[in-house]
Amino acid sequence: MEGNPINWYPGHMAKAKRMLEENLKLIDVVIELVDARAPTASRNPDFDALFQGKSRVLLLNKSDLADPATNKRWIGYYKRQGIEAAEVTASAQNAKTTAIRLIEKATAERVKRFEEKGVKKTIRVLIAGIPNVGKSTLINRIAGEKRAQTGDKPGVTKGKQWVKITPHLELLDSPGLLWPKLGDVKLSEHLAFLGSINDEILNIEELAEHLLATLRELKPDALFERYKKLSADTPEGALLEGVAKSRGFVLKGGVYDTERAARIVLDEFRAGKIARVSLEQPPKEEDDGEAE
Ligand SMILES: Nc1nc2c(ncn2[C@@H]2O[C@H](COP(=O)(O)OP(=O)(O)OP(=O)(O)O)[C@@H](O)[C@H]2O)c(=O)[nH]1
Ligand SMILES: [Mg+2]
Repeated sequence: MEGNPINWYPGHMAKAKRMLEENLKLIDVVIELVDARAPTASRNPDFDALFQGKSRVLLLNKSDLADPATNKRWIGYYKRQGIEAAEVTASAQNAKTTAIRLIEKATAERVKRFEEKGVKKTIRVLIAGIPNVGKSTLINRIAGEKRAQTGDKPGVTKGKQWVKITPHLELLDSPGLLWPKLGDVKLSEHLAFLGSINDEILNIEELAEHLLATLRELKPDALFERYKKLSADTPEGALLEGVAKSRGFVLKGGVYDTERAARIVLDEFRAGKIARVSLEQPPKEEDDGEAE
């Protein structure tokens, strides 16, 4: 992955970033979505500078795919850092209530100030985050109908789109934004596991092999249950082949179809079919600082 900076930050992202900068003055609050399975990797470090001075809320989305106890620990961690945060599942009903409550809380003072002048303020909310974290899904959930396009791959939303929820609440959908420089290799790999990087620039067999090794550490029982030929004894480097064996993916000449197995593993992990798993843990309370 390290040698692959070419499409990591494709041209449309630079354009999307400019679009955000141009629209920022209209925005009353920024809702930043991260993936609950990897909140550190999926948090765009550029956002602090980009959204400086804005009221901000952090949502750990896809909480249904992450370990429930770890979700709670992350929320506790952000609270201790003074960050307004909550866990949500944009694809489920409750996300709307949570999002609206946080938007109202973040804008209450502003709305009140306008009210004092006899004006009903229209609140404009930017939904921001890296690709594929569920921004458009959340917008549809709040709108109560499919207004923004969604999909299980990165780069679905291409341009800006305002979605009017009520006469006084508008949401701005935005394309997923990565940052220009690839940092920590492990964190980048988490992004690739989550499906936030275009699979076409990745070696998916290597990626799936690493994912299987990670899952064997974190959730061995669930992994062995899903792919019956895998066990604690399967040698490192032979996990993907074990998946191909488990599913009977054999090519002509008896060769295992590890490419097909890789796609299956990534798809099933991303859809939460293997296990609820958190790839990252917050630091313990006594040594709050950098997350692992
Ligand atoms: N299980 C689960 N899936 C979700 C959740 N939120 C979104 N998804 C799925 O994640 C995928 C990506 O969702 P999108 O809403 O298109 O993501 P996005 O952030 O708008 O992505 P880009 O526009 O590409 O940046 C879709 O397949 C959604 O159905 C969630 O809370 N739980
Ligand atoms: Mg989108």
